Parts: sequence; C-alpha cells; structure tokens
Amino acid sequence: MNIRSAPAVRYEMVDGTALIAIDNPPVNASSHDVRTALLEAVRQAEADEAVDAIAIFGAGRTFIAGADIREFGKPPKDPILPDVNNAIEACAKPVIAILHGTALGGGFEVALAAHARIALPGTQVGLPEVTLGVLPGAGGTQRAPRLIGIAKALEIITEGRRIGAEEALEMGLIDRIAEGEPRDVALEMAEEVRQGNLGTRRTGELQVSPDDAAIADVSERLKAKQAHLFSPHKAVEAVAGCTGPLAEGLAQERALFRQCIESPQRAGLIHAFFAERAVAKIPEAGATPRPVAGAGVIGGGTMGSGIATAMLLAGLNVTLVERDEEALARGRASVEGNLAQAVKRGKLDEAKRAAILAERLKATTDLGALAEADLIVEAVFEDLEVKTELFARLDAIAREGAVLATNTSYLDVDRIAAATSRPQDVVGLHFFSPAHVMKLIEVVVGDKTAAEVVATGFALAKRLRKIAVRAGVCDGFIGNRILAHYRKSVDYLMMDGATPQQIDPALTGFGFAMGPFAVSDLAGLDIGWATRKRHAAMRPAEERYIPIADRICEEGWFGRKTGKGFYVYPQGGKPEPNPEVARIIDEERAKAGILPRNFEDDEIVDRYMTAMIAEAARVLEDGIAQRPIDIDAVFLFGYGFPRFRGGPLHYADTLGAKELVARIERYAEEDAHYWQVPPLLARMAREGTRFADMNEG
Ligand code: T1G
Repeated sequence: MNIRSAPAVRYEMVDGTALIAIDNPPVNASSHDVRTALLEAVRQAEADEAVDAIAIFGAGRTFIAGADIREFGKPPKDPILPDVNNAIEACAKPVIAILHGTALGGGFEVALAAHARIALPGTQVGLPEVTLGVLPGAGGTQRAPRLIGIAKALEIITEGRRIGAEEALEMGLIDRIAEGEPRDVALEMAEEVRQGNLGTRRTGELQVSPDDAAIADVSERLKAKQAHLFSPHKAVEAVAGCTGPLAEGLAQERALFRQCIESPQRAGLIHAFFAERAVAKIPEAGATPRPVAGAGVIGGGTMGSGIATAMLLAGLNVTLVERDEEALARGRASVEGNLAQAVKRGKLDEAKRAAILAERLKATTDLGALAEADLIVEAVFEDLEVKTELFARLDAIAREGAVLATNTSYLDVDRIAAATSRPQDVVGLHFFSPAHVMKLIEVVVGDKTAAEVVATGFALAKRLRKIAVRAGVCDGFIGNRILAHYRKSVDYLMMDGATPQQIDPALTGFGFAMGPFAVSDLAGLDIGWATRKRHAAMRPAEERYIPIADRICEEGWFGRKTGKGFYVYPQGGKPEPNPEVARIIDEERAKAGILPRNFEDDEIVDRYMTAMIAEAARVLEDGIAQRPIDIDAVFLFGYGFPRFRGGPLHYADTLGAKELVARIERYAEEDAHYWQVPPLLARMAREGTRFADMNEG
C-alpha cells in the first residue's frame, strides 16, 4: 500500500471556478486515490454555492493518461471510474476538461463525461485500450459515438490510435483548442462559459444514429486481420449497444470490459507494455551517454543501409563507407530507396528526403572520413577475422572517445574489442532486419565495455525510436542463441513426420506473424547454412543433425531471394510448398530409417515453445539476459512473437515450470541430448516459482 505524500488531486476555488488539478506523476493515471479524490472534489464543488463552474486539468506533463494499468487483474476498488464519470456528467454545474499531453483511455473518458473539452496545442487524445487487451470501460464506447458517430468511434476504438488536437476538433471530439498553461486556460474557459461563449452539454444525452453497415464492416475487417485478438471484437459489441438508453449501454460495456480483464490476452499485452519500458532499467542507467551528432556506418549492404536510414530519419549526420565505388553506389541506392519508401508511407515528405540526402548523408570509400565520427557501427561480412581486422584499422583512425560498435549477430564482441587498444569503447549494437523498421536493438556489453558506452547505446536506441535490450556476450547473444536452439525442434519435427506446410500454419495459429520456414526463406537460407558450417566443428557427436536444409541450399535454393526455398515464390503469385523439398525429406527419412509419424498442431507448438523456453532459461542462468522480461522484449520486438502472449517467458508462466519440466522429460525419452531440463527450470518446479518473480526489483 503506497502512502501518498501529496494529495492525488488538488482543489482550489477562484472567482467562482472550482479548479480540480490531477496530480499523480508520472502520467496522472486514474488510480484509486485519484478516482476517490476526483469524485470528492466534484461533489464539493457541486455543493459549494460560491462555485458556478468546474474545471478539471492535469498537473505536470499531461492530463490523465488512462486508468492505472498496474491495478488491472486486482479486485476493483470503488469508486470505479464509470461511477466517477457518471457523477461528472450528472453534475448540476458545468464541468469543463482542459487537456494537455496525452489524454488517453480512462483519461479521455473523464473528458467525454465533462460538458465541454478544451485542448492545448500538441495534445493527443485517444482510446487505446485494445492495445492493452481491454476496451474503453468507463463510458468511451457509449459517449464517443454520441459525439462523432458510430463509424468514427469504431475506427478510433478498434485501432487504438492517438489523435492530434486539430483532428480531434475536426471530428468533434473536442470543442476548442486554446493556448496557455492548463490552469490559466481553465479560468479563461470557465469565464467563456459564464459569458455564454462556450457551450456545454451532457454527452450522454446526445442521440446517435444506428449504423449497422459500419459495425458489419469493422467486424469483417477484424475477423480478417485480428481473428486472434479478443478485446477488439468485444469493443465492437459494446459500441453496437450505444443506440439504446445510456445506462444499458454502460452496463453492457462494463460486462464486456470485465470479460477482457479476465482474458489471458490482457495480461500478455500489459506485460508487453511494461516490457517495452522495463528494459531501460539497466545497471549503467546512471552513466552519462556520450553525445552523438555524427555517425559512421561501415558496409552498405541490407543491414548497413538500414542502419544508416534509421540514423538519418532520427536526425543524425551519417557517413556511409564501403570498400569500393560499386558497392558504395549500391549502398547509397538502398538508403535512397528506404527513404523513398518512408515518403510513400507518409513518414517523411519529399522535401525532407531531398534535404537529408543532400545535407546529412555522405558516402565514401575512405575509412579515414570517420576520423571525427562520434559513433561508428560496422555491418560488414559476418566473419570474425574480417571484423577484427577492421576494428584494428578503426582503432588507428577514430577520434578519442568515439564509440566503436559492431552489428555482429553472433560473433564474440570481446574478441572484436581486443583487436583495439580501447576495448572500453567497443559495444555490440545488434540491429534486426530491416534495420530502419524493426524496433529491437540488442546492446551487447563486453567484459571491458565502459558504462557510459552502454548508456550511449541505449540513448542512441531511444533517439532512433527503438527498444534496446542489454545482452551479455555469448554466441548469438539473447535472441539468436535461443533461435539457434528452438529452430532445431522444427527440423526434428520435419524429419520425424511433420511437414513445413503443417508446421508453419500451426505456429501462425499460435499467433506468430510467420512460421519458421517462411521466416528462413525470407531471411535467406544461406545465412543459416553459414552458421551451421561455422558450428560444425563444435557440434557434439551426440547432437542429432538434420541435413535437409543443407541439401536445399546445395541446390542453390536460398529462399525468396532465389525464388525457391522451402516454398516456391511464383512472380506475383502466392508462395507454394516446394515439391522438391518433400522429395528431399522423404529421402533423408529413408536414409535415417525413420518412419514418419503424425504430429497434432498442439504438439508442434508445445515442442517449439518448450525448446524456446528451455534455452531462454539457460540464457538467464548464464546472465546473458538481466531478467525474464528482457528476453520477452527481445522476442516481442525482434522475432515477431505474438504480442498478446506477452513473450516466451510470460507465456511459460501460464504453463508453469512443473508442466515444462514434465514435457522436457517426456521428449528426452526420444533425444536426451537435445531435451535437457535447465537447472533453473528444475528449481522453479521444486520451489513453485515463476519467471515473473524474477522481474521484480
Ligand atoms: N498506468 C500505470 N502506469 C503507467 C501508465 C498507466 N496507464 N502509463 C504509463 N505508465 C508508467 C510507465 O510504465 C512508466 O513507468 C511511466 O509511467 C512513464 O511512461 C478504464 C481501461 C502516457 C503516452 O494506454 O501510452 O484507461 O517505467 O515511459 O514515453 O477505459 O506511457 O517510469 O516506471 O511510457 O512519455 C489506457 C498508456 C489505459 C496509455 C507516456 N492508457 N501509456 O509515454 O512515458 S487503459 C494507455 C502510454 C484504460 C479505461 C481503460 C505512455 C504515455 P516507469 P512512459 P512516455
């Protein structure tokens, strides 16, 4: 029970206006304390004869940014927000809401219950509840349609997007945009009400015309695009009830809201919300990042040009270096192409694109051009010798204090750092392809990496609007190490009887955007082939090896980029299973004397997830990841893990360590080398602990 030092709501009366300031940092979430004090304040103002207008606004950086999501899953405490909003709406005196920062979810529902809404420039409003696995549960599904109609309300509620003040005014969600400090605007607008210049009304009393066509359209769209998700469908159901009496609509909304609260998706999506923020809590958080204005990117391939693009879009000056003019021209063209795509997607306008290319991108074959760079990232061929040789050259060129980063996906960052006289300035910045799109960066911390260099990596990620996760040094760091392990489970499934075209849908059915074979074809089968060759010498004799993917590569089939892999990619057509692969599978089974057996989709998912969780537990044991939530973030933001499941270790807690140990022991009867119970998991099963317990503190 956290004892508040200051009141969650401040109340003052000035010239007949009751000023109610919500003060619950950092985002004025409508916690139990806030709800209680807000209701009391409205009642006090209503009863005070000296008051003839009431204004609610946020202290600090924002209006109420939503319900306190840390309270979800706990027994609700009265007054619940719907009751507070009903009291605001029913208030006999005009109540105006003054919005600034982000008035979201329950915060915007407070505003909808007020009798007029004023926003400061730059304010964002919205009902993003579906992104957290719930729906607007304090009147939003009933009052928003009354202001903007069913179709528009469905759009903003099922998409959960934020709406700028201008667009909100145009839509009719707010009544006016006003400049000034929230408290001053509150006094000014109360006077406007008194003078009759600002109209007030009860949203709940407004009529809304039925729109069955809009409801049908959205339901269709959700069935097609978000069949997995629970709450968006419930939100449509709630909005559909808004044409009847308000009280009935609110009651149904509340019932549907409770259903969402109980759904496991709510827990998964909220875990993902906090994962995005928790990963920033690192031992080096107190260190001061080094300033980065100019960056160097070495290598203009897919990764290098993607990294350069991300940096340019974030406002950095970038020098792109390639070994020769031809490669440089290709690299520059990729950057130009990425930026053109950004213009197409409306993320950038043409003028800005031209300015970026003219003013902030330099391309050269001269490594010496990086002498003044603040930070240098290499994305050259994934070979240790190539990288150590490059870092030795960089050591001689880069200015003192420059951060030297490697984008290696697997290799030993300590050995790369040891190729320089300044290992403290070397760090791994592992981007994910396409680097200007994927949110994740693994910041790989070497034995000698200085705290401020780690902090610089995290600051850069924030500037690039990416999510950085701290990782230790091992082969493949967090994500690729775990991938290398669970990827084998599908090869074993394929050899023992399942097919790629059964395994992929089983995992997309679980919620992955793509199945493992489709992902390999997209990434390029040659990458996995190179990794297997690199690992061949270290592969334990007792490890089961499946040569199917090798044989596909030996045919020169590397996936999408060669038009053939596990699937065939006809020009302009849908990918089809590659019949040659079926032949290769049969041949390899026959050679190994394997009689194929039937696997149910559930068992395919169980083996895949159990393998992923087992290696994730070992990554935790080895201290490569700080907390389970860091591993969840890696898979959510770098490997397309279904967000509504919260990540592999959040999902693991829904199964429990006992069940996972039992599975591994069962599978180990087939292959005791691959299926081994990690000591951490065995201990958790014994002690009844969860991965979530390791995220605390
Ligand atoms: N509840 C509790 N804590 C919250 C919170 C919330 N709603 N929003 C943010 N925080 C914490 C966050 O974890 C972090 O903590 C700190 O505040 C700063 O956040 C009934 C059911 C508001 C745009 O979906 O989108 O209302 O890490 O780092 O980048 O219908 O936070 O420092 O310990 O993100 O400036 C609907 C969620 C809730 C908005 C600010 N509301 N929040 O972004 O800072 S559901 C939302 C955000 C609801 C009703 C329903 C963003 C932000 P820590 P931050 P930021």
